[in-house]
Amino acid sequence: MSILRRPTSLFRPRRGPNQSLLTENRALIEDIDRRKLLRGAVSLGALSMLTGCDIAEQSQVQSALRSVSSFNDWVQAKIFDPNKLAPTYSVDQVVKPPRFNAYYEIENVKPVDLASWKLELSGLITDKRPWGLDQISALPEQEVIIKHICVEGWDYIGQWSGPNLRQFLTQIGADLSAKYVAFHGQDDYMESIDMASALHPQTILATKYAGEPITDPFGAPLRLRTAVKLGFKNPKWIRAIEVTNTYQEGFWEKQGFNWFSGL
Ligand SMILES: Nc1nc2c(c(=O)[nH]1)N[C@H]1C(S)=C(S)[C@@H](COP(=O)(O)O)O[C@H]1N2
Ligand SMILES: [Mo]
Repeated sequence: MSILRRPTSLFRPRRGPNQSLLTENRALIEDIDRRKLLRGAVSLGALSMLTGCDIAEQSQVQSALRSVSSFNDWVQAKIFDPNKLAPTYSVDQVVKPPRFNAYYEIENVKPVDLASWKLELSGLITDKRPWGLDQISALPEQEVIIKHICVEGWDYIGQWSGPNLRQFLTQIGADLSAKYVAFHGQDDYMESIDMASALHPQTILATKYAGEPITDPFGAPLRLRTAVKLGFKNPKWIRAIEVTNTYQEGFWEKQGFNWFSGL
C-alpha cells in the first residue's frame, strides 16, 4: 500500500507511535517522494532503511530526513539549468481572480498602505536607497503566464507582470555572485531563493495580475513571481529585499519542506 499516493486517507488515523512518526514527518517524506528520490511506497520499513536509524527515535528520523532534504537542495541547485525556460500558457487559460493562499485566512490579510510603502534594500547591494512605487512602476515591464503550484496540492495558471528581477538587481548594484536573495513580507513571511533562480529570465517582481495592479490578497503592491519555484517561494507584500550569503530558514522550511523547491 502506498502511503504517499493517498496521503489524506493514510495520514488521518493515528495508530500508536509508529504511525504518528509518519504523520509528524509527513512534509519531509512527501517532499522527498515528490522529488522522486523514493519511488512508490513508503512504509515504516522503507523509512528506517532510508534514514538508517531506529525509527522508534523521533529526533533521529527527523534529522536523517532533514539531511536527505538538504542533500536534495544541493542536488537541485546543481542540476538547475539557469537558461531553461519553464512552460508558459495562453491568455485564455488565465484564472481570474488568482487563487488565494497564505499561512492564515484571507480575512486576516492586512493591506499594505500604498501611500507610505517603500521597498527597502539591504545586504550586498551598492545602492540601498529605498524605492517608491512610482519608481518601480516606471521600470520596463515583463509579462509571464505561468503555472503556480502549491505544496498543498493545487495549481492555477496566472498572468503576472512587473520589472524583471535580474535587471532590477543589476540596476541597484547587487552582488550577483552572492548566494541568496531573501524577500521579507509585511506579514513577517520570509523566503529566500538561490541567486541562479533570482537571475532566471522568468523571475519578476510582479506589480500586476492580468494587466491590472495586484489586489490586496495577492500581494499588493509588489510580490515575487518566478516560473522556477513552488508557490511558497513567491513571497507576497514584499517590504524588503536582502542580498546575502547567509542561509535563512523560511516559514515552509520550518514545516519540513526543502529550501530549494524548484520546479
Ligand atoms: N507574504 C506571504 N507570501 C506568501 C505566503 C504567505 O503566507 N505570506 N504564502 C505562500 C504560498 S504557500 C503560496 S501557495 C502563494 C499563494 O499566492 P496566491 O495567493 O497569489 O495564489 O503565496 C506564497 N507567498
Ligand atoms: Mo503554497
